[in-house]
Amino acid sequence: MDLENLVERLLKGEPRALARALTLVENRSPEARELLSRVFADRKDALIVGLTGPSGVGKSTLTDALAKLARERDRRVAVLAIDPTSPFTGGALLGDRARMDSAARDPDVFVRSMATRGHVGGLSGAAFEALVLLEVAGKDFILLETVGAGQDEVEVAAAADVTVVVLAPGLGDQLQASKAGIMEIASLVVVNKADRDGADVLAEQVHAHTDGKPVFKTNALKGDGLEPLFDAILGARGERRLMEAWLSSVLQQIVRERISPSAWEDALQRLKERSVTPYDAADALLKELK
Ligand SMILES: Nc1nc2c(ncn2[C@@H]2O[C@H](COP(=O)(O)OP(=O)(O)OP(=O)(O)O)[C@@H](O)[C@H]2O)c(=O)[nH]1
Ligand SMILES: [Mg+2]
Repeated sequence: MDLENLVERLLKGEPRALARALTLVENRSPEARELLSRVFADRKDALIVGLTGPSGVGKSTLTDALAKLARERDRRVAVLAIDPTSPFTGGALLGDRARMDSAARDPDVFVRSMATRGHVGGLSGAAFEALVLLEVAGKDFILLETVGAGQDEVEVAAAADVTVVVLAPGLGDQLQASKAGIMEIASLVVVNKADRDGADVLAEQVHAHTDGKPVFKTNALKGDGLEPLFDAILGARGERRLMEAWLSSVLQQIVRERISPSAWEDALQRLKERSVTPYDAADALLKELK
């Protein structure tokens, strides 16, 4: 598929062209940059809904249920899962098929998992590019699932228009979640698995610890509590932060790429010897670039 053809079909929203474009981005292919500059202006802002939280709280189940609701309301829906531990069933990926079943089987919901861990500066960059390509293909409601584990993942979630932090009772890592700074990025909080003991207590704790952020209780498996959550998501749209996050990520990546490995090693060595501070080392590295 040549670039011209890809651009044309992507703008028409063809799923195969979109899949191909996302693969270019995922592989950090040089063609991805050319493609982006060709289509960057040809799109409308979608509503990007980030869902993040500890592993196993029910993010994929909730995402699936929200995708279904959004379809019922005539939205053009895409689901993007970044470095999922339990992948969606959209492509040739393994995983619990039951979980994403309804959305994955609906031909009008585009579902994609992206594994980008291990790429230097790649995780956030690839995710931001993928979001924009989904918009180019005409998607207007994008659900973005990330596990709220590392700094990169938190940054990706924070770049969404609405950030939903998902928790569930009975999982030991709630405290860890708040430590990792994911509570701060929440536009609203979901206590999922509301059918389980401890959901009410957890919801109260979250309410108290987040200065009264909106908390919604859901049972994503049964679909309980989803309508109020969906409406709150539509109402919570804040200022768009995607471009700012993306620009920072690109800048960081470009600067890192332009610094030679030997200059980098030198700087690290001098830091270890305590002969410079990180400020001095960074100044020296930047001067080398001019
Ligand atoms: N009882 C109950 N179980 C649920 C609910 N929502 C999800 N589950 C179950 O919880 C398990 C984990 O759900 P997932 O949707 O894969 O959770 P996740 O947060 O996406 O997990 P990772 O992607 O691995 O971080 C599955 O077995 C679901 O069926 C719920 O509301 N109540
Ligand atoms: Mg998941």
